[in-house]
Amino acid sequence: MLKIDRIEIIRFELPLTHSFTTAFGTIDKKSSVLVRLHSNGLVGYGEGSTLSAPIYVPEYDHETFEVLRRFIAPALVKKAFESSEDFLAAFAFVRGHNFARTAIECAFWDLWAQSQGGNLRELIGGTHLKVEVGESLGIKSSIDELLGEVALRLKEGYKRIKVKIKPGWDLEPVREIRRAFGNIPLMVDGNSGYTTAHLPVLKALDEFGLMMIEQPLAYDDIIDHAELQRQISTPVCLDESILSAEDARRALAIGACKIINIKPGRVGGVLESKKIHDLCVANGVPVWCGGMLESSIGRFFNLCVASLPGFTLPADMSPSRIFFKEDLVRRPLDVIAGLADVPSSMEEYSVDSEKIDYYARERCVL
Ligand code: OSB
Ligand code: MG
Repeated sequence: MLKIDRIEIIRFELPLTHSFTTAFGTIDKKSSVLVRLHSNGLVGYGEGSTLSAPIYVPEYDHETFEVLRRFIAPALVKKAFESSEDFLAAFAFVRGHNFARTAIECAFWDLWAQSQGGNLRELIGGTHLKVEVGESLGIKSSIDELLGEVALRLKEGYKRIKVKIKPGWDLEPVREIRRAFGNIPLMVDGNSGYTTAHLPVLKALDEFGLMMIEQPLAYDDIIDHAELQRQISTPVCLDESILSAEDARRALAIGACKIINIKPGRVGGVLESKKIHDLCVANGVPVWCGGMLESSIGRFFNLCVASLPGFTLPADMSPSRIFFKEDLVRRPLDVIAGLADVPSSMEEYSVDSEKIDYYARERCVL
């Protein structure tokens, strides 16, 4: 039984080392929401890593903060819970806002793991101790710049390269990467930048033997993805369109994808991620762990989820030094030779409260 004594909600902004451009726009700074839960002397952290505008999914940072402050936290503070299922049930009345759910659910998992004296990976049934990592490369201003980045990341040992594409920046970058680097594990991410009018380009990508094409069509549409998958041989992977295990079940039922990107933040946390994982394992569908440029606090939970046995493809889990000038922990996630260790507890990263205070832009306490 864990009683929630106090809940802190903090919106923070971390400066990036470089901007990150996708079909939906450019991310210049990372704005995200942290939850700090206090229970009987223990402190648990969780992150809801939205973006600062409604450009990826409708939810964005200020909204994540407000939904936690106005609806979710008041339903939890001063109450006691005997499991994370029990905890989730207390705010099941909230529709959507999966990043807000994730922030608080993860903070509960952190508390729960501490109270069990155990490690989160073991508690959820994770088996991998290391996770294979690929790099996600934003849209660049030139092909040469892109090729330079690919060379660097391959040299560092990343296990696959993902290239963001948009209409007009698709066939050429892929062709040039294949020409320069041969048959490396390569995939593309369209971030809903395409429509059915672009079918010829999406079909033309087939000749490059890509591992998958991630979310080319609309964020809220699986029907056209199913039609696309019937017309191309490259596996379609869904990201934006899968917000729950029910979404995943429907997408698989109509053949809208052959691979699913599981991002804990997008689907509402660790338990929902595990449900999608279990469904995909039962259907022989490979999954991998996506990212939202989380701080190491958010990446901690992503890594625990990615330790589940059905995660068989490299994760978007690049270390914070690639994206951030500073992180919110003293010993940030690192990636060595394309592998990230699954930490046994948040304590391994050592959360830095002073850094959190420094980068905080808005906070409230219940
Ligand atoms: O579509 O996978 C995406 C980052 C922000 C929003 C959407 C996406 C991404 C990434 C970055 O690709 C992956 C990472 O966190 O390393
Ligand atoms: Mg994506």
